[in-house]
Parts: sequence; structure tokens; C-alpha cells
Amino acid sequence: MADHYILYSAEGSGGVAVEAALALIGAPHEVIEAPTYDPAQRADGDRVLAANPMRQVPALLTPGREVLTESAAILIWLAEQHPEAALAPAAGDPARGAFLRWMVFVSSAIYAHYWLKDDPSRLVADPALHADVDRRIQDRISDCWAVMEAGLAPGRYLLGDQLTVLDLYVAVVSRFRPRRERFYAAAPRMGEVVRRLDADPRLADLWARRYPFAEGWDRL
Ligand SMILES: N[C@@H](CCC(=O)N[C@@H](CS)C(=O)NCC(=O)O)C(=O)O
Repeated sequence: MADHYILYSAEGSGGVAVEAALALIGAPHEVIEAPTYDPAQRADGDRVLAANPMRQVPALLTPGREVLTESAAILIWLAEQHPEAALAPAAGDPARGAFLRWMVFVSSAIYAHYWLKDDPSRLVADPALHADVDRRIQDRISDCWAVMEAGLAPGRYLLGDQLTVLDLYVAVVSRFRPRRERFYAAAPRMGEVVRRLDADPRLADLWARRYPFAEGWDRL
């Protein structure tokens, strides 16, 4: 049994949500940078193939060196392994159903779109159609955020007053295109929560290193 986690991740990727969870847990971990989305860094992106044949980050090696992929599963699993960090409603908690529902929703209804959005030629051969595919995917993502907004009753955090890995997940995935300005319009109450996460001093160093607030980062 090793004494630390190994995480395949990349700056500005969904892996940063897992890095945020590990930071709040205080779990020792090593990050292997694998910028899968960048064709100019093909060899570095290929590093994740050692753990994930889907060539996607995040992928986590547990201290027992089991491989976990799928961001939602990793986040839920980490919260379970580290109950002292209180990053998820426990089984039996009244908020557990909503927690699982929206974790899976972010993964399947929103995050899954980026496989096509990042490279429309994966399903649409004609380059002349790619801008339209991109626009339609962004519309769909925005609609999904609006559905989530309508289905939640946020407090300080998305599920009430306890920060959970769902907050970390949404704080990161809402940074992807169509980016935050549109997210705030579609989901204003969730917008307040993610801005609270952006400003959380426990995460300041992580955001600065791994998902910097560069000029215009939140705009289309
Ligand atoms: N279902 C996966 C999706 C992960 C994913 O799309 N990761 C992106 C980075 S944010 C990636 O590695 N993309 C490269 C690709 O799909 O080819 C998860 O939830 O972990």
C-alpha cells in the first residue's frame, strides 16, 4: 500500500475538481500532467494512457494502486474514503439522493459533451458544420445548467450549508465553454455558489496554479 494518491490531470481540466477535493481532504498526492485536450502536446497527453484507455483525465491511482476513472466516481469515492472531510452527505442523509443525482447529471448531461465539442470531426466529417455543432453543444450545456438551477435550492453551497464535492465539480466544469458569463445567466443562484468557491482561501493557491483567473477567463 503506497502512502499517496497519483492523479493524472491537466491544467484547466476537470481533473482540477479532483485536485481541489484532495486539497480540502489534505491527502498527499502527486499530479502527473497529461494535457489530453491539446493536440500540440500529444506525447504529454498520452501519459494518461498508463491509467485510462479512454485517454481522458482525470484518472486516479489509489494508495492500493487501483485505477479509478470518471470524474464523478472519483469525487464520490474520495468523499467516502475521507468522511472526516465531510465532502458529501453520507448514505441515509436526506441530501444523499440530490447529491448523487446532480453528480451524475454534471458528468453525463454536461461534461460528456466535451468529447465532441473539443473535436467535432469525431462525429461530423464536414468542417463547414463544426461551428454550428459547437454552438448547439454550448446551447445544450447552457440549458442543462438552467435545469440544474431549477432543481436545486442552494444555501451557501449547492445542497445547503455543507460544501460538497458537487460544489467543486460545478465550480470547475462551469469554467469550460460557454464559460461563466453564460453560466451566471442560466444559473444565477449556482453562480453565487461557484463565486464563493472561487474566493475560498483554502483553494486560492490551487485556482491560481491550475485554473488561473486570466483576463477574460469568464467570457466567451
Ligand atoms: N467522462 C469523463 C470525461 C473526462 C474528459 O472529457 N476529460 C477531458 C479533459 S477536461 C479529456 O481528457 N479530454 C480528452 C478527450 O476526450 O479526448 C470524466 O467524467 O472523467
